[in-house]
Amino acid sequence: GQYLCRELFLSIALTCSILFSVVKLYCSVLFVLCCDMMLVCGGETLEHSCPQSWLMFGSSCYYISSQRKSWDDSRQDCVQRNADLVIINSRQEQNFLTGFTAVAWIGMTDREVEGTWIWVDGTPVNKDSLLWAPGQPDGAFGGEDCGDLHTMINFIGLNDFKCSTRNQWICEKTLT
Ligand SMILES: [Ca+2]
Ligand SMILES: [Ca+2]
Repeated sequence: GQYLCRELFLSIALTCSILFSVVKLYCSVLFVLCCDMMLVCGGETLEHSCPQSWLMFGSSCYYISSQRKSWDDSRQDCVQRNADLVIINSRQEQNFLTGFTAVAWIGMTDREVEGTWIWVDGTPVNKDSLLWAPGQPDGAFGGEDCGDLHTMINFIGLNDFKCSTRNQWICEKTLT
């Protein structure tokens, strides 16, 4: 609903900007009415807002688990929620997600080729554009093939971790 309204408001505002201020006021009243109507109509606009208890940032919705599971089980949970483990596309997105949990699984793995990190959608991880925790990834403890986001004192950022460890996790779904 909100997204559609914003789009609509922008186009209305654009049209109005060439008219008089009285007309502008009329347009903003129309805008409010329109949003109310869309909320009432519900149904088809629901996919434009995040499910209850999910967080919204940009054009994505995020679910932060309270349970702890292995990386694979975490991913499975996200898929069941019509989402997937989070893909972090920018430092802004990383900053937004930092601080909700001490450790959370994200949708990053180097299982197929050791040292080559890819996201769950198959795209490569741009290692330089994101913040890694000090000294990471380090493949410690005989192999760490799954990615997490750490928020601990002196250890903030992306990290590689043993996939079978049970952690909280973050799912992401994009708004349509
Ligand atoms: Ca993302
Ligand atoms: Ca590590």
